[in-house]
Amino acid sequence: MNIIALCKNHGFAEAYLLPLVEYEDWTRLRDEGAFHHATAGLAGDMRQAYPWAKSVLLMIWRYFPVGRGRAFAATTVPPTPNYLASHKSYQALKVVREELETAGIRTEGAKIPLKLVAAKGGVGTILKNTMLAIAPYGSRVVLQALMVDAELDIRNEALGMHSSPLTPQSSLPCAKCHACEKACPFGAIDGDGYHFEKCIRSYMGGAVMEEWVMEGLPGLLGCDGCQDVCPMNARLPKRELTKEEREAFALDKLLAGISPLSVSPTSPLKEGGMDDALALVGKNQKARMQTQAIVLAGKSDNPAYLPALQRLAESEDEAIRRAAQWAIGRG
Ligand code: B12
Ligand code: SF4
Ligand code: SF4
Repeated sequence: MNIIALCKNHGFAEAYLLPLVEYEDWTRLRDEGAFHHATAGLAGDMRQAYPWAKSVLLMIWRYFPVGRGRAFAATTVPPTPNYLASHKSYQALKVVREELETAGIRTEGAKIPLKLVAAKGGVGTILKNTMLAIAPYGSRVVLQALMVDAELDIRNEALGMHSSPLTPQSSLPCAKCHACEKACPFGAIDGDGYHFEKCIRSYMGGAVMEEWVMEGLPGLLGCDGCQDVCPMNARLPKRELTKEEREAFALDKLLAGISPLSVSPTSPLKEGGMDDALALVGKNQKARMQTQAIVLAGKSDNPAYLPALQRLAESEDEAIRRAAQWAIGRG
């Protein structure tokens, strides 16, 4: 079976079978608290965590940034585009996995530090903003991976991988560039690199948001400031939102999904809810989508949302209640 071709047939732009490696430094730094808490369940030592596996099947799903303008009117709050791509790639991953299992290849979802595995394997370069960039896709790629008990079935060179995996820092595109440092509104990137504790995205997980997070909330689900300005992404064309996406992320529809209240009696979306949006980004995004939609409704300064926000300000859910109180307080 040609595993690489299988992945590409299901929509992945690239796929690589990479060897298992230990990353002692990564594990040590993580255990010392140098990384975001979401790295807690990841295995730096893949041989220990997956002793039966022979390779990591790393799959690259490319996507395009979404153009601003009409699509970003105050009534629609689409998520940063990697979340749409991430969900699509997850669906594709499930099909790839089923086909591999049917062919007798053992697989398991890979809970590993994906960028590090990719960079160590020669697939792309880790930039100052910590994103992995792969020519010609820039950093607009979602990474998916499976541990597999298959050996390499094609020589890596034939797949366009670099022959030398380690990129000397001096040749990084970041050596003379400071665009992301200047663009980050929260000072999370400086000459020493990226600091997760200053990055607003670290505080957009669905828990109660502090005021500065609500005040600075850059959009729904994610923050793309440091990728938007990156020259590695400069040549990527922008796409418009589809009609389906525009409708799914209409603010009144999202709010109506949190509160049973019809936010706008004249809106054709008054019976709406979050199901369409969650179908595009995955149900696991629900908690953060709710609180962030509320904050973005407040930021829109549109009085039509006030009745729904007032109802939500009495919610038993603390994160929802606090977000709605903040949103009303702005008005
Ligand atoms: C934890 C996490 C977060 C945290 C912390 C972010 C961070 N940079 O650490 C939070 C919640 C803040 C976050 C935010 C985002 N994330 Co995130 N996140 C992760 C996760 C789960 C682990 C990342 C991790 O290991 N961090 C620890 C860091 C420090 O490790 P590292 O970046 O690899 O750096 C080390 C090594 O690589 C090494 N190193 C550096 N250069 C080189 C070069 C070579 C050759 C070698 C060998 C080593 C090396 O030095 C570093 C220190 O040891 C991964 C998924 C996964 N399973 O890997 C997604 C992931 C990194 N996230 C992703 C995305 C898209 C984002 C967001 C853009 C989402 C958004 N739109 O808001 C933002 C970007 C913020 C930013 N500037 O990083 C994508 C990145 C895709 C890409 N092209 O790189 C991933 C891979 C998810 C995915 N499946 O695609 N994320
Ligand atoms: S904006 Fe410049 S410094 Fe920042 S990651 Fe991109 S190339 Fe590197
Ligand atoms: S994701 Fe946003 S807050 Fe985090 S480093 Fe990039 S621009 Fe700054």
